[in-house]
Amino acid sequence: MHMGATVCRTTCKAGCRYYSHQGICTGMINNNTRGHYLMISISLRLLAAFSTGFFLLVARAADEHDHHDMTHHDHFGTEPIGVMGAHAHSRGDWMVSLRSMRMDMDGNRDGTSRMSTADVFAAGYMIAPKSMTMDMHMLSAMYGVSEDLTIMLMLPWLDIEMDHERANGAKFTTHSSGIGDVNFSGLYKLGQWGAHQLNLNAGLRIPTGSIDKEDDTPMGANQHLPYPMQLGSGTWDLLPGLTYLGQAEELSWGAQGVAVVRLGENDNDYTLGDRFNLTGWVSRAWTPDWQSSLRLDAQWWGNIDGSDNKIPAMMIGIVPTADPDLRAGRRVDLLVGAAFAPQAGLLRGHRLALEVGRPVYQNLDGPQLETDWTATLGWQLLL
Ligand SMILES: [Cu+2]
Repeated sequence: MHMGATVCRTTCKAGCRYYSHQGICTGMINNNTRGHYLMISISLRLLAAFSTGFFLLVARAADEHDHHDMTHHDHFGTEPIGVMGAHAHSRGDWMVSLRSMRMDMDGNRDGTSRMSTADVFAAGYMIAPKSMTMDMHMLSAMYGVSEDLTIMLMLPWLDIEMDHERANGAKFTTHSSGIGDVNFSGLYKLGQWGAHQLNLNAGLRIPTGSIDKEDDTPMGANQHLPYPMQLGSGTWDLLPGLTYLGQAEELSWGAQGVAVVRLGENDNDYTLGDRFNLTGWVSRAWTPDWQSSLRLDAQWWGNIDGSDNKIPAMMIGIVPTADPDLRAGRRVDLLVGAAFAPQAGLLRGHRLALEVGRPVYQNLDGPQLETDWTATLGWQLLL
């Protein structure tokens, strides 16, 4: 509750025009003119909220008194840690979380077939991407505005590394890191029928991630990097979706469909392809503290509309990552997860979870790097 007051008051000072009776900002989305300033403020506020969270946590451990009924099924949600924005919170409840996600890509693919580095050179390219690792660390905060509405803010930090090989055999690596696109979203409970619940997701992704990252390449020092090395979309993106949750005894299950719809064109004259994501899972509680999950995740994403005005046109024939028509794909991942949410003791109120996945189907407009595995490690804390 302390955090609630702090985050809201300071965020509102940064530019919101409205307060509701609970002291929650409701005018944030309307204020696009001060988007950048607001974003930086939100990021700083979120970091402040997290450090406050650590202090509260210490204070809480010292003092066994409890102000929440910790039946974790009602508050944490039982969805795998890789699913975002599926569970709602009760009015006045806060949750902060930190997730680290890794995506590991190795080797190229065209359609559903592997393509060797030699195949990429044979197709006429002078540079072939070999592998890429993307790490995303995400801080997020959730707040129950009412029994029907939960709002959430997600702040990603990205770290991307790509290894390449040149036709002459020389190798080089490019690297980019920084803040990604901040996401502000709401989850609205459309209805509940016994053990079944349907929620509406509505989110806005703010273009806070850079689309102008540079690094040294064989072309020269500080070269503008191609699409997969950039940190943001550069456009304001809408995230509409639906989430279904069900529960019976120790089993719970759910499904979520979410889209990323890009609005307009970014400052470098292009628009990333829209994305669609459909996922379904089953979780089982083995003991009150331990859960495991199994999930299928399907995603589709389109090619780029327009092309980056900072990439010289001739680069398209040199390296496939510079081609706006070689970005689309679709993929189905199978993921297994485990979660530990102690119901008693010092760690009560915390949830630690891991989810690891591998594609079972992958079809890319290639040559394009294929995904080999993904992993999400997360920590959630109820305040
Ligand atoms: Cu939550």
